[in-house]
Amino acid sequence: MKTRKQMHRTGGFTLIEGIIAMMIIGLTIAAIVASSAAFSRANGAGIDLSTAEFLIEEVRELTASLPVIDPESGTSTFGPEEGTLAGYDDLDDFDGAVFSPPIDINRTALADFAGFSQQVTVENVSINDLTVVVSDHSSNFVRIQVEILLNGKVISSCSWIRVRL
Ligand SMILES: [Ca+2]
Ligand SMILES: [Ca+2]
Repeated sequence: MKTRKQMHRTGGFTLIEGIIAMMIIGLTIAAIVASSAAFSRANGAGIDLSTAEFLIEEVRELTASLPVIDPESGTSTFGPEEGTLAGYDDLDDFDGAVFSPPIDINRTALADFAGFSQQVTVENVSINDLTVVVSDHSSNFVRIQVEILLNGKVISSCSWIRVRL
């Protein structure tokens, strides 16, 4: 007879273990970026990509807690209802946004990465095929794409899907 704890273990990682693993990964990424200044230019390309991953992650974490549609006006507007970045409170507010210099999770400009920019695209995608873009607010699935540009050239991009619950 297995104890409750043993049965729980067989289900894979616990939430706490998952959170700890994510924190370790986050700290590792931060450490890679922090150490980049010490590296020579020969390592530049690799460091640029590490920075790009870091800058993508900032946008992902910044938007992770936001609702898919505006909490007040719902689906009446696709795009920002608010005048400035500080007021953005839903995902589609970020559609078309370009941050140069890039911003961190707290929406603070990262002057140290002045050559980089984050370009964000938010689109609704089909429930049947997440690669198919559909008209604004016409599905419950939203794809967020972040492209990282260095001196105007795309060096990395990443996209993920959010679901409107
Ligand atoms: Ca909004
Ligand atoms: Ca909006």
